[in-house]
Amino acid sequence: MPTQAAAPPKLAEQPQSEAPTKAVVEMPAELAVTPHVEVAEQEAVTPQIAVAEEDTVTPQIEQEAVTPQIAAAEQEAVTLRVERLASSGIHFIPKEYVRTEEECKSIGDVFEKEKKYDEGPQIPVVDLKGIDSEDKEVREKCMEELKKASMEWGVMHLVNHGIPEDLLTRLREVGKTFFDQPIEEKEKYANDVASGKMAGYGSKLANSASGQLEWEDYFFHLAFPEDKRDMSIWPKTPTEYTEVTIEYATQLRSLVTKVLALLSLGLELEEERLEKEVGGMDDLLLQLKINYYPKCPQPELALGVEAHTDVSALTFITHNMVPGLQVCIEGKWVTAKCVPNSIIVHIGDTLEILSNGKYKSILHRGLVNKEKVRISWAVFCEPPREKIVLKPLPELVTESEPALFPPRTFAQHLQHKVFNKTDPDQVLTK
Ligand SMILES: O=C(O)CCC(=O)C(=O)O
Ligand SMILES: [Fe+2]
Repeated sequence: MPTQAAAPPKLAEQPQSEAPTKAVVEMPAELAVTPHVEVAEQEAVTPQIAVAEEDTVTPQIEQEAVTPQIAAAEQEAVTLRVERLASSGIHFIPKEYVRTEEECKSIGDVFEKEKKYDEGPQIPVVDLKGIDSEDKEVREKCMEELKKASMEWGVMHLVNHGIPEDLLTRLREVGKTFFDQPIEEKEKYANDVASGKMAGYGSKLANSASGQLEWEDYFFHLAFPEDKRDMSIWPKTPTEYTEVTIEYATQLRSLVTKVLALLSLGLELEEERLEKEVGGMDDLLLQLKINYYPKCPQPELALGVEAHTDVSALTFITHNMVPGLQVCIEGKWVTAKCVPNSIIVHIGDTLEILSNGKYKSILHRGLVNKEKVRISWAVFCEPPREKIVLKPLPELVTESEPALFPPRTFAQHLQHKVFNKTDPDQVLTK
């Protein structure tokens, strides 16, 4: 564990000198507005945008007229917590939460979708039992499984990952206990995106021209390394939050090293290589985002998280066994099964770039539902913003396989992707 004497820098205090705009550097990748991605959806599902809630005759489109409270709630939507909106008794969601007609065609009922076991391809399950094995063959088999899933899908359920079941249970308990508090209590931790205070309790702001919003509130903070944690913004209730979350972050950090080692071997690189390329123990940041998706009266019209790829190197997700995550493979949305005690891992853009596209950063999104609150704990493992230039590793670039990605720092990647702008000195096509 790093023991630097320097005071822990806060997210908002990171150097800004080389940043083209203030917002780019201050905006943690995971909270920034995701670019809108058009997905060729092949599932033939009837559009539901114009379909009214079953128990009412008022079409969704005329929702403003329903009651004064709802109209007021809708007006306030940009500042409202989604939880408040969800518990206000509305039957129709404000228009800012209604997705495009194209998106709505494929949303549907997440419980129905999760149940469909036999139809089409499923996110692979990777067994990490052999990850520490001294037996070369056993470890190699484990590596091959991980490599295959990373190349073909870029997302998988990890089982036998070594993080104790009890620790995962406690992590989910402390997060749920925090969110079970009244909204007023949580507001004490409110972040303030406009002034660069990104960590804390928040909801997406309508900062794009369309004003499009997502059906979720969240809690966001850096969890590792120790010297970069700002403990003053971590939840104080429940009291065990800190201890449990530190324990999880520490154990997850060792798993990250092991996974990066196998992924390096999968590219015929030295086993420490990817770990070093993403910043190592001192500089790879583990950012925890607890996603809280309240029940939604019109889940077929909303998204908890819109379609995006993660910018991280790797993302690790555990959740409360309520389905919601979907990944897009060959133009179709596949709903992740709830696999007990597994941890979902995504390959993010950073590893896709370093591996010259061999490992895939898959497009994914989160659905919501009418019956159950969904909570997920996503840990984004991010390289430092400016220190490292991300580009395909030279060993993986050949005449027949030229570099697919121009060099960029992580900050430039965010700028390119999230704000859809390019630095005048950089031309990034992907
Ligand atoms: O809630 C989930 O399962 C996924 C959330 C996600 O994709 C994200 O926060 O980047
Ligand atoms: Fe994601």
